[in-house]
Amino acid sequence: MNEEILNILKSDPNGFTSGEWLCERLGVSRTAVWKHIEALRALGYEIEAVPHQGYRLAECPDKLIPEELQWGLKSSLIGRRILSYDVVRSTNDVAFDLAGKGLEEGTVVVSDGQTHGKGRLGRRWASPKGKGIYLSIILRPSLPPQGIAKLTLLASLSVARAVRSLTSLEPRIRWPNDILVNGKKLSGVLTEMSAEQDRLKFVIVGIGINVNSSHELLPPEATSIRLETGEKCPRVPLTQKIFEEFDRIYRDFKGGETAPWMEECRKSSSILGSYVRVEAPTPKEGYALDLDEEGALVLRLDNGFTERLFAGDVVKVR
Ligand code: BT5
Repeated sequence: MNEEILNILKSDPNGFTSGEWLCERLGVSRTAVWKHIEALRALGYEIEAVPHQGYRLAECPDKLIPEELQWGLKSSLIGRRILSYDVVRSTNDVAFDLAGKGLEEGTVVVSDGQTHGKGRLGRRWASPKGKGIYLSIILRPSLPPQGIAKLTLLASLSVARAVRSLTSLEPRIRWPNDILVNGKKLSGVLTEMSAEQDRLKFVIVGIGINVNSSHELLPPEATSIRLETGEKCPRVPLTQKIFEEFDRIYRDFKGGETAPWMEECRKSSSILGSYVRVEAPTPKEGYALDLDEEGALVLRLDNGFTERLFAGDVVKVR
């Protein structure tokens, strides 16, 4: 019901909607309408109430809640269902549990803050409350477990595209899972999976973005959209844009039509053409030659051989 009232108010952003009309349209009493208006106010909506005129939506909160994220969302799969939390340990953990219980593909778990946000290999992801975007997407692609390297890269591309289209920034992708702006880390992707022998049961794509965080809340090598542009950035439209970008890219991924997207990953790469050190799992140094169609980094080693890597941390040497 909250959502219905909101949709009515949102579709007439300048005018007033009479209480009486709302009652009729929704088939409830005036008191019931009033209670829902109060509930919406508690969520952060500024709703004016003027006698004899009715209600007007003056301002929507920049909150990552379904009421906001699903309004006008143009994706067909990603974000069709959204579960929103105030604070959780890690959205990836919540999504992993829910996927295990059968929640459908495209479901997104989003939280305003995380107490134990995770990076790869047991590392931490700083997740100050209200300052960033922390979300995890449940996916059920049919592919072998090694296919997730490419999925991680394509999720990073979705974030880069969304940031590029809504800000003045020029994000670069640092294989396999980072988005950098001016050489500093703005966003990271953590892909986890549940697999049975050679079959994937589900995949969780976790995305963290520093939106309005200040330096004190982040590690030294990190940055945020606000720090780079000098302006506060609303989180709702950016999250919607990520859903929409990933929706398209993921559809092509499932259809095996990712060549143009992979080409864009190469063009947006921060490391191709540089001499790099890949720290993990076994340290390697070489010239970053290519990102191949499977999402592997192709290195030309000093001995002239090439090697394909599916995971690791890259540091530019020169
Ligand atoms: C990542 O790991 O970059 C993956 C981050 C994924 C976070 C999202 S938030 C929603 C979802 N739920 C989760 O629990 N996680 C996902 P990795 O490449 O291993 O990088 C981790 C390293 O980045 C840390 O060791 C720090 O050096 C640095 N770091 C930590 N917090 C950061 C932040 N907020 N911004 C930039 N860098 C950060």
